[in-house]
Formats: sequence, structure tokens, C-alpha cells
Amino acid sequence: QDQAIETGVGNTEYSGQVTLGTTQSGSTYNLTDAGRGSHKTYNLNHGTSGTGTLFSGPDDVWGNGLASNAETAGADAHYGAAETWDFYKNILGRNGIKNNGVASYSRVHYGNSYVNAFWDDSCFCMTYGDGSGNADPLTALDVAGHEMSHGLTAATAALNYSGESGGLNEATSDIFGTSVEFYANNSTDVGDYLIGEKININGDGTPLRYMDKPSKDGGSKDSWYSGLGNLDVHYSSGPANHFFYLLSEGSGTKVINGVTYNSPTADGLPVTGIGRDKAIQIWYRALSTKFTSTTNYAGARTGALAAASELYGGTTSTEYKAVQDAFAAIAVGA
Ligand code: ASN
Ligand code: ZN
Ligand code: CA
Repeated sequence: QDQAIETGVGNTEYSGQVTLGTTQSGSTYNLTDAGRGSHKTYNLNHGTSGTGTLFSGPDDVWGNGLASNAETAGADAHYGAAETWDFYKNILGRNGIKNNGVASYSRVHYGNSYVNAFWDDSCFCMTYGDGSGNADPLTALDVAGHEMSHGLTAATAALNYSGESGGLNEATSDIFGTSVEFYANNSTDVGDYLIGEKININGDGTPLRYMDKPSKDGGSKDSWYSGLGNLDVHYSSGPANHFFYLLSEGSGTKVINGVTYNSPTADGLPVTGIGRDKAIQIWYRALSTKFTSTTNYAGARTGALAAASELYGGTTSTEYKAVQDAFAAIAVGA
């Protein structure tokens, strides 16, 4: 049967009405994104293994914007994977997670009231729970970008998921998850330096994490210290998230897309940001050509400085200096 590449309409919960890459097979449409490595989105329908069923139906309209419609989470997840794919391609110059054009796949409606999402390298796939009360699925754009970027880290530096390298692994997912959110330029889900601000995971509307001042979540650290590697990786990520914010936007108070940030520095010295676009390139070059599975914060500094030097003209460049200053601001020095 002929397979036609189509453009569907997704009525997402978090990102409004979006365009989705779909496939038509006879009179049936599928959430198979032929233009992006044939990325597929499946409905686990509360199962916890296998792939469940590929989202398919008689029309090319997916979801209704409400979590009560089973397709809605599929639309969000499919959109998140597409934007992340496009970010890798157009910003990182990378053809999929492994740079070989092969897509991962997404699974939604995992388990019952499951309040998490995760990447699994063994299936090369992303999985999303429905949240508690089936009200807030974990399918927001920054979460999708975060999870898919665990695949990117596994395919590059392969940072061990414990100790300081685990914090750098987590931070890399927050850094690219946030970067995808900015890249998508979606008017319903604007870019910010908050993680999980849409999924109401704390029940009071607050985000899961804050990159300008990670300690605002009550567990993450703003700066490196000798015991950092003993923390949960979602807390030891704090200093690297803070580094990325400072390198991008600089220290002090700043309003971006209506959100006010106030980023402190460990050394009390100001940091002048070089912009998110350059910060992304430095982190990606460090991740993909400098970091290894055991890279710690000191190693991340060395790697990021080398990347900045290679990208922006040696050790006297503004960008190199900004990387030095931003690491000093999280108490990682020479
Ligand atoms: N959502 C979590 C994460 O991606 C799942 C985990 O703890 N690995 O970090
Ligand atoms: Zn993670
Ligand atoms: Ca966000």
C-alpha cells in the first residue's frame, strides 16, 4: 500500500495547535514522521512494556488540547520529538541522536498516574507518564527535549549517570531541553530558563528546576563544592545549569519573555553573557568532542574552554573569557 508523507494538525495540551509530520497509508493516518527519520509515537494505554499501538486514525487531526483525549499526549510528544530533531539538525548540524538519520520513538500513557518521563537507551526511546490524576502528562516541550537529549549524551560523551558526571549529564538535558523550547519559538509555550514549568509537577504551578538560580527548587546547588557528586544527579546538575544561564545571559536581573531572572555568582563578580546561540555551540562541541564518561566539573571547564577557543578564536576571545568567568561564578576555577 502506498505511504504518503502528510502534514497533520496537532491540538496539543502545552504548545497550542501545531503542525505534525504524519504518514497516510490507504485511508489511515499514522503518527509517523517520515521527514524526521520516521519517528513514531505510540500509545502504551497504561501498559509499561513494548510499544502498545502506533497512534493512527481516519483523519489527520490529533488530540483536542485536553488530557482527557488520549491523542493529545501523543500530539505533544510527537511535536516535542520533531522540534528536538529540527534543533539538532538546524542548530547542532546533527542528523538525529546518533547523527545517522535514525529516529528514536516515543511512548505515551505509560502506567497509571506515573509522574515522570524517561529516556531508555536499550529501546532508544522516550516514555511519558500521565502525571497524577491524569491531569498533567509529562509531555511538555522542554521535557521532551530533555529526555531526547539523554539519547544525545549517550551517543556522544556517554557521561556516567552518577557523581559529578551524572550532574553534567542531567544538566546537558536541561540545557538542550530549554534550547529546544527557545528554538521552537512557540507562542503558547515560549522559551524560558525554567524546566517543567508547564506540567505542574509540584501541584502549585512552580517549575521543576530554575537555571538562573538552581537552589530555588530547594535541592539543587548554585555552585560546585566538594560534596556535589554525592547529590542526586537532578541536584548536582544545578551548577552546570547555572553556568549555562550565566554564559548565555549574564549575571544579575534580566527579563526574558516575561519571566524575571536573578542570577547570582559565587565569586561576587559579574558575568557578561555571550548569548544563548554561542553558549549552545560551546556546550555541544564540549559534549561531543571533549567530554568523556568520567568528566567532572573541572573537566567540563577544561573542555568548554577548549571548545570556546576552537570556535571563537583562541584564549583572548570574549567568548573564552566569558566561559572562564561563568565557571568562576559557579566556583569552578583554574
Ligand atoms: N525524568 C528523569 C530524567 O530524565 C528520569 C530519570 O530520573 N532518569 O532525568
Ligand atoms: Zn534527565
Ligand atoms: Ca521551560
